[in-house]
Order: sequence, then C-alpha cells, then structure tokens
Amino acid sequence: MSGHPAPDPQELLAVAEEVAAAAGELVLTGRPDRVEVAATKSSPTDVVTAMDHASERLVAERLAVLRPDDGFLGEEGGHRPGTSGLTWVVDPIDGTVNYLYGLRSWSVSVAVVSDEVHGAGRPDPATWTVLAGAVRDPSVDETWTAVRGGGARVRRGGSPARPLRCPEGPELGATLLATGFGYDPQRRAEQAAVLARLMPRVRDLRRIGTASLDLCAVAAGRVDAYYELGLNPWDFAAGWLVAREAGAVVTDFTGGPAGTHGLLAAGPRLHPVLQRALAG
Ligand code: LIP
Repeated sequence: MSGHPAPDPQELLAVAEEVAAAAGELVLTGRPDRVEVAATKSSPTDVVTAMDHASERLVAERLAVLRPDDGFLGEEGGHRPGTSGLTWVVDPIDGTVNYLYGLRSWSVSVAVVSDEVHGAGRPDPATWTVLAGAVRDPSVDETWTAVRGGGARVRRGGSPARPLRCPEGPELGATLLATGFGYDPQRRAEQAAVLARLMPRVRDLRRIGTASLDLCAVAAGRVDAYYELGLNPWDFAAGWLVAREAGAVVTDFTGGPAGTHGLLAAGPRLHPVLQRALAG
C-alpha cells in the first residue's frame, strides 16, 4: 500500500456493511415477479440475472466514491486493479439460483483483502489477507460481519450485533453437514460419490446453496460443518473471515489455505475428524 495510510479495519468494515446493505436492499426490493436469466457462464445452469449485474454495478459505484484507490474483483465484472494495495472481493448475489427461484437463501457478500504477493494484481486466496467482510442476508434481515483479529458478529434487524463463537463440534455421527455442488455434470457426479460415503456417517445434510451463508452458519453453530469443492473467491472471501473470527477452522481438504480446490469449515474438534473422513 505504497503512499497510502494503513487502513483502519473498522472503517473498512463500515464500508463493507454499507455497500452490502445498499445492494441487498436493491436486490430484495427490486426482484420482479419473474426473474429472467440474463446469461449463463460455465454451464447452462450457471446463470446470471440482470439483478446480479445491477447489484455489482451499485457496489462498484459506491466503492469508487468511498474507496477510489482500491481494486475491485467481482463475480460479474472481473478484476480492476487499484493503487492502494487493497482489493474489494464482491459476490453481488451469492445464491443466484435460489434468487432465480424465489428461495430465500441468498446474500450480498463483500470483503476487502490485501495481497503482498500479487500487489495490485488479481488477489489470490492462497496469498491474500482478508481484512474485513460483511455478508448481508436481506431475506431475514441479518448481517454477518468480521474484522481480522476483531471477532465476528451477527446483527438481526435493529438489535445490537452479537458476537459469534463457533462450537468445538460434535462427534462425526452427530454432525449436521452442509455442502454444495458445482455446475459441471461430471464434477457433480464426483461430489455425489463423496457425499454417498459421508451420509451414513453423519447426522444429516443441508444444502443451502449459498457458500457465504453456509460459512456464517458454521460460525453460528447452525450447521456443524461445511465443505465444498470448486467455489469462486467471491463466494467465500467474507464468509471465510466470519467463520475464522468466530473460531472455526477453515482450510482446504489437506489443511492448507481454502480455495477453489477445496474448502472445509468446522469447529476445532470436528475439523480434523471430517478432514480424515473426506480423505476416505
Ligand atoms: C453459489 C455458491 C454455492 C455453490 C453454488 C454457487 P453463486 O455461488 O455460493 O455454495 O454450491 O453452486 O456456486 O454462483 O450463486 O454466486
């Protein structure tokens, strides 16, 4: 961040909360009775709606005013480098298919990262540091927030934000497990095979369809663990910090940095047990 003052984490969090709330309000109140698919990406079922684009535009425009020197990495618009050493990582609608179908579990996910290795280049989850993050769930008026080293909180409506503490985790047989699946048929077959091995060994499964909310659910103990292969950086950047700051262990499937190649989040006692179970 040459020539730029060290960022105040609380100021960054306030910006993340503000832009996530504004975009969440747009997406919630602007939902037409029938949401149309505007485009598809990696497969015919990997869809983008006009609201994905509108939400990302709103966030980018607000950040251009509030944080003009920072970079931007969004699901729909790609990467725009900045000069401050910070990059905002944004999923304008995480859980787009849920939104398309009128299901409630979707969010606006906003995180800000620094990356000493990549500097002004596109940040990489393997080397980035997530400084602050906000996951806005307008359907239930919940906002999940975290600051690096400053803990994680959830606020519902006008109530004060309450601190999050991830439970240690139950035995495997009592584990309520969350996961997700990719859009590619071959990958889904492989993911189903992994799940088939796990299902007899856990309590039950939840498939929320929104990685950021899966991670916040782990932070709050609403599920005991979440794993997924093939996530995009914007899917998990903010939720990763919420879970980590709540005390969850969040890695890839081998104990390294979480990324597109794998993400596993669970309480400290359950994480190694589930890591072994996933390894077969
Ligand atoms: C979604 C993720 C979810 C995954 C879906 C999809 P999107 O992100 O949050 O965990 O299972 O396949 O990738 O595409 O709605 O932003």
